[in-house]
Amino acid sequence: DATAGPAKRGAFILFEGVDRCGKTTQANLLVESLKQAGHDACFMRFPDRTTPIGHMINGFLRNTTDIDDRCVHLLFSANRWEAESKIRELLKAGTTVVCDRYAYSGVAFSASKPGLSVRWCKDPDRGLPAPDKILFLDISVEDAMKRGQFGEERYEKEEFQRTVRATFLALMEEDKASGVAWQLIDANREIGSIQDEIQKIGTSVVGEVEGKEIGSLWS
Ligand code: DGP
Ligand code: NA
Ligand code: NA
Repeated sequence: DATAGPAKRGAFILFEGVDRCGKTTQANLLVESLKQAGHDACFMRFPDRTTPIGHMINGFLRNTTDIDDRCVHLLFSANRWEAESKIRELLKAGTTVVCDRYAYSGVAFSASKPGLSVRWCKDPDRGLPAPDKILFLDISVEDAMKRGQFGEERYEKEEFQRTVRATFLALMEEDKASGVAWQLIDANREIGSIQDEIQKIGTSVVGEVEGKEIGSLWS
């Protein structure tokens, strides 16, 4: 009714991990289960390959174009900034945003390249909406490689993915002190049992954001 207080905001939930960890499947399943429970929820992914910047990133990932590593890092970041106001508007309007990759992938993938530091990689994403929860779907690279299509895109190489996983784990460790809400999920299990675990976490996060401000990276 018109006299009710401000609408409850949505939660910002990220899925991160190495390639083929099952993020996309699980993110979509979480959106469906939240909707079934009566919550407003939507799926988002980065890179968003549908925008002009996304087209450039897609060409790079598919190896049809070469782009300098620092330049492409800034394109990935710009591709997130393109969606910044939309994410904040959705959250404020009460929609939970479930996002397949975000700035943590940005740092984990780019800082895994020689010469690019974590600090340099973090800077362009500073100020983006901060997540309420980061679900890190952890799987060994060996097990991820057993899944379909591994090896089609630029970063899908065994040695690089091992470095990416180590960088993710280091970021998670580094964030422990500051209370950033990482949750490590064992992703080498049946889809259904992973889904059950994530559904419980997602539901509780949605219930916990009431009255909590939308934060900004990296704090
Ligand atoms: P997909 O999530 O399947 O659309 O694959 C996107 C690929 O791009 C995947 O290998 C991870 C990588 N990636 C995602 N975000 C970034 C980023 O911000 N920077 C870099 N360097 N790579 C990224
Ligand atoms: Na991929
Ligand atoms: Na590096």
